[in-house]
Amino acid sequence: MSLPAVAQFPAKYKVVLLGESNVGKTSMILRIVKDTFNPEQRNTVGASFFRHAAQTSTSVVLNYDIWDTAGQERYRGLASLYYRGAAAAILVYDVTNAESLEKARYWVGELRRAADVGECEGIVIVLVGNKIDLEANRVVSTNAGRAMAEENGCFFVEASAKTGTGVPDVFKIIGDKVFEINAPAMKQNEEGLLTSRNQNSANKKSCRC
Ligand SMILES: Nc1nc2c(ncn2[C@@H]2O[C@H](COP(=O)(O)OP(=O)(O)OP(=O)(O)O)[C@@H](O)[C@H]2O)c(=O)[nH]1
Ligand SMILES: [Mg+2]
Repeated sequence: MSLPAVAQFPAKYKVVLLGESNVGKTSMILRIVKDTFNPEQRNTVGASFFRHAAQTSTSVVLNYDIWDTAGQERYRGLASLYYRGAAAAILVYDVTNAESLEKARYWVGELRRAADVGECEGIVIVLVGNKIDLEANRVVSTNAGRAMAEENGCFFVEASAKTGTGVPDVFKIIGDKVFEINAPAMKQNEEGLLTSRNQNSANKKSCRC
């Protein structure tokens, strides 16, 4: 689909971060949005909201409303508020913590169930293995992470919010896939806008007042 380079679409896409506590969800989003890292990042309470705009590989700018959820068990019941209507989910696990991959598997199941009942149809899921800078402590292999992503129809990235390695790939994947899914509707809107603009100028020309 050829759309003008650096086209801006007013639509906003909801993105949710999910995963066990301490896997680095907040650190990941802060690296993406502010290019910072805090080694003493505090646990999220409830959820935090971020805005982000990023270009797809075809130079279309998409806008995102991002919900960074709290991974602590006591907040688990709130998660559906944040994934409902989401265009994409970033499921984070920690490559130094095998249980966190199981938690990510739980979230894929939740998202698939929610998609089946129409709460987040067509959701793009990216599984992110974080903290790859801690290679010496790694317990989840790249192959194990990739296999879990493939089994569950997810995209897969390994990253480090600390060093920034792999982090830009997350929104590259989301952007390209969300754009692919929504491009027909965007194109229609664009044509609709052009038609109504042309009609307006035609009306103006024919107006003699
Ligand atoms: N070495 C290393 N540490 C990281 C990385 N990402 C996050 N951390 C650290 O891991 C801890 C937890 O990070 P958070 O971003 O708060 O984790 P979270 O998933 O948002 O946790 P909750 O808000 O409780 O769900 C913090 O001490 C971070 O500094 C990483 O890529 N490498
Ligand atoms: Mg957090």
